[in-house]
Formats: sequence, structure tokens, C-alpha cells
Amino acid sequence: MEEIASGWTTPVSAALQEALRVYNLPFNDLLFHAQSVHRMNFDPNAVQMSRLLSIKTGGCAEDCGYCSQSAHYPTGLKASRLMEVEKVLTEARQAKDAGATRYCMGAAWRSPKDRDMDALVAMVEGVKALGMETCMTLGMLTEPQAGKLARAGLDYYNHNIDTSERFYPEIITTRIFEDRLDTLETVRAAGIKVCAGGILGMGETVEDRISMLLTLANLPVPPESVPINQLIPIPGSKLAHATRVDPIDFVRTIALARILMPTSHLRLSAGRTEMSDEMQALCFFAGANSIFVGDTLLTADNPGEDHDTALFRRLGLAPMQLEPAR
Ligand code: SAM
Ligand code: DTB
Ligand code: SF4
Repeated sequence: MEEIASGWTTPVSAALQEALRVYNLPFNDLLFHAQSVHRMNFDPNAVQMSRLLSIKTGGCAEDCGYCSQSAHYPTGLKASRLMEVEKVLTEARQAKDAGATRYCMGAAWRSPKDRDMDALVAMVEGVKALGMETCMTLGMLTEPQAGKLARAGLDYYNHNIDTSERFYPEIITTRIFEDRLDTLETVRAAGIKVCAGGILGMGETVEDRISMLLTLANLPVPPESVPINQLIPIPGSKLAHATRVDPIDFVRTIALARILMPTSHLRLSAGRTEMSDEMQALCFFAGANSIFVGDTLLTADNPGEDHDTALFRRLGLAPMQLEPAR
């Protein structure tokens, strides 16, 4: 085993070396390969649309260096309590009318408190009753909490590993990489589909990005949904001045993700306001087939309906239809 340059200090596995070889293929070869894999598994012109809502904003105990919602950084965000169930359902109805098929409710928690579970269950049941898929991202879950959400009908749980195991402690110190994997296992065991991905542009190396993808692809069952976020630099956060990831490197990472996880929905997530239409088009060609729609993500801006409708028209893309419930 040999060492790879650019800061990777541990011996590099054969899988990482092979993935790096694919990643470094001539761009056209890489994209052709990724698009071929994509076509074998999906309609190449259909894009799944999810809508996010922050149901509990700010004041989070965790110290994630990228996040506007961590209480450890002076980001200027006003913290708020858990939203009322009825208010969440009103927002979900509007998202459905605007074409979203999945509603993702996020809370700035290290983990939910048991006293919050009844409201969370009511939100899942209410959104499901509207005929949308449900997703939640609430931090670490215990087995009983995951069980309650599963029984309420939660379809997906989002819990990102964010980066490689090696780079993780540089970004977050209040929990460890293994904690994330434990929650993913708990979610999977409860019968909820897994949404897990990460962020590019936090100062990680190419090998870190590939290592993150290999961790996801080598889970006992790969995530059904893989969000790839481009860091939105948040003023006041630890990563406020991180260098932006090179767009071609970003597209290469999407292509490798598609090749490593052929049947997962690959979401071009945070950071689209800073991406040109051309870059997004390349990401879709490389195998991305899901986006967040609407003007806001959790706290940050998103392109919004007008821009995305125009983008879909320019690219001949269509919203992916929900599979009929079995
Ligand atoms: N508190 C929960 C957790 O951490 O799992 C759920 C919410 S958290 C905001 C969800 C994910 O959003 C994070 O894991 C991270 O990948 C992504 N994220 C947060 N802030 C971001 C930013 N500034 N830029 C890009 N992605 C971000
Ligand atoms: C994910 O990977 N990206 C979404 C969702 N999962 C929860 C969140 C992006 C957050 C972007 C920063 C913000 O809105 O505060
Ligand atoms: Fe809290 Fe999640 Fe933000 Fe980390 S990413 S500070 S856990 S809201």
C-alpha cells in the first residue's frame, strides 16, 4: 500500500485507490460512465423535488463548524422553539401545491427530547395524510424514538456523515463519526429509509471526499438518498472563509457518487444559489437526480421556484413522479 499525496497520512486502501483512479479519469470518460450507470437505473430527465422546513431553529448544542444554527458561533441567527403542528401542516400544503413530493422537517438538535416525540409523530402523520413522502432530520436518535417515528409512517431520516472519518474532528468536536454511523444503523433497523450524505468545500482533500462516498456506499445497505451539499459559508461560523470547491471537482464527485451508488437518489443540495445553470446541468448529467425546491433551505437561501422552473425548461427536465404507495 502506498500513500497518496495532499495530506492523506494513513495507508490508502485498494478501494480508495480504485475510486481515485475513476475520479481522475478524463472528464468526458468519467461523465459518460456516470451517465451510462444513471440511465441503467433511472429516467435520465426526471428529478425528484423535496422541500425543507426548519421546525426548530438555532441554539443547537453541537459545534458543527459549517452551521448557522450552532450556539457555539456568533452567526446572528435567532433561535426559536419547536413549531406548532398545524403551522407545519399549512407550510407542507403549500409545498405540495408547488410540486414538492417529499417534505423534510429539520430541527437544530443534538437529539430530540422524549417530550417532543408526540408533536413530531403528529407532524409525520399529518404530512403523510397530505399524500407526501416524509423526511425528518433531528440529530441522534435512540431506538425507541426511531421506532415511534417509523410507526408514525416516517419514510426517510436524514443524517449526514458530512465528510471522511479522518477530517471529521476538524469540523465537529461535540460528537464523533461513529455516533453518526450508530444513528444510521438505528434508523435502518427501525425500517426507515436512509438519507445520508455530506458537504464539499470545508477544506477537505479529494481523498476525504472519496472516503466519505466509500463509507456511504459500503454501509450494509447504501442510503436510498444521498445529499451532496456545497458549503454555504455562514458569517461568524468556523468555516466562514473556507475556499470554495472547484466546480469541476464538484461535478467529478457527483459522478463518482453515481458510479458507487447506482440506485440511490443523488441530491444536489445546499449551495445551488452559487452554482451556474451550466454547473447544475453538468451535475444532472453526472447523475444528480434530486434537488431541494423553494426559496429557503433551513436558514439559507435556495434558488426558488421561478429559477428552477426556468432551469428545468432549459434542460428539458421534469419532476419525478411519486411511486404509488404499496
Ligand atoms: N441537527 C441535525 C443534524 O445535524 O443532523 C439536522 C439539521 S443539519 C442543519 C442537516 C445537515 O445540513 C448537516 O448535516 C449538513 O450536512 C447540512 N448543512 C448545514 N449547514 C450547512 C451549510 N452551511 N452548508 C452546507 N450544508 C449545510
Ligand atoms: C442536507 O444534506 N442538506 C439540507 C438537509 N440535508 C437537511 C440542509 C442544508 C442546510 C443548508 C444551510 C441552511 O439552510 O442553514
Ligand atoms: Fe446542530 Fe445540526 Fe447545525 Fe450541527 S448541523 S449545529 S447538529 S443543527
